[in-house]
Amino acid sequence: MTAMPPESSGRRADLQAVIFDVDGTLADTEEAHRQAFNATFGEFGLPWHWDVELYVELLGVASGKERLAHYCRCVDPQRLAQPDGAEFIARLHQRKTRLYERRIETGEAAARPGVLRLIRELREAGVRLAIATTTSRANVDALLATALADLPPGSFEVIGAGEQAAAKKPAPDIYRWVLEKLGLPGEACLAIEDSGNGVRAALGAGIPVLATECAWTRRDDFTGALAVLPDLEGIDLAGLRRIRGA
Ligand code: XBP
Ligand code: MG
Repeated sequence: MTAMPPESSGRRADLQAVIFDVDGTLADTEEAHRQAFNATFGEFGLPWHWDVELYVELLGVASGKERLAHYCRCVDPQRLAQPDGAEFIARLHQRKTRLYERRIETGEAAARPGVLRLIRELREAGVRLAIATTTSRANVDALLATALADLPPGSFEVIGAGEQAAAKKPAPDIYRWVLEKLGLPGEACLAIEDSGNGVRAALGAGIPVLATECAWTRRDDFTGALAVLPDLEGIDLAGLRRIRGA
């Protein structure tokens, strides 16, 4: 049972929308991502392997494509400096995304504790729902069709994925894009995130944020989050309002 988080001190505008991050928040997906990256390295004949410890470190670079470029810059800067360096990274990431989708389609990732129940309650209460993620739209769709398939179609009114914002978390761009599509100010919303990058991205867009840490991001800096919870188990709309101050 999740320990009840602190009450917020100040009053806020009424909660009109909850904006969910995807990887690590809606579902436990990073092991599937890590396996897809490693399978891609094998297919391309690269002597690269991201073990768990290295992947935790590399997750500090949001977006898989930028993560690949960062790693290549560290271990094989000559390869990245070649004229086709960017195209090489894009090909790696494109293949990785396909391998990741296949893993998700086999049901490899599950919704995180409490997520499906909370989303149903928010929908029934008329709270609008959106997604703001760094990952590719194809990956979001694969999750919606599997780990989140119990949710009614169209549960998320706005889906902001990696294609919608060039600057990735911790930049606030994807959250600003989602707010614009919702037609809401940040203070009328609540973001739910699992990483320090995500918390900073939401705060940068003026959105109060609740952190639900996961195994991959437990060591992140969640400064500025209203609360840091192990997960959403036991958290209902009243609990979100208590945390947020309305
Ligand atoms: C988490 C990420 C993503 C995934 C890999 O996204 O940082 O980059 O690790 O997915 P979120 P891609 O904002 O949902 O937590 O390879 O598609 O980027
Ligand atoms: Mg995340």
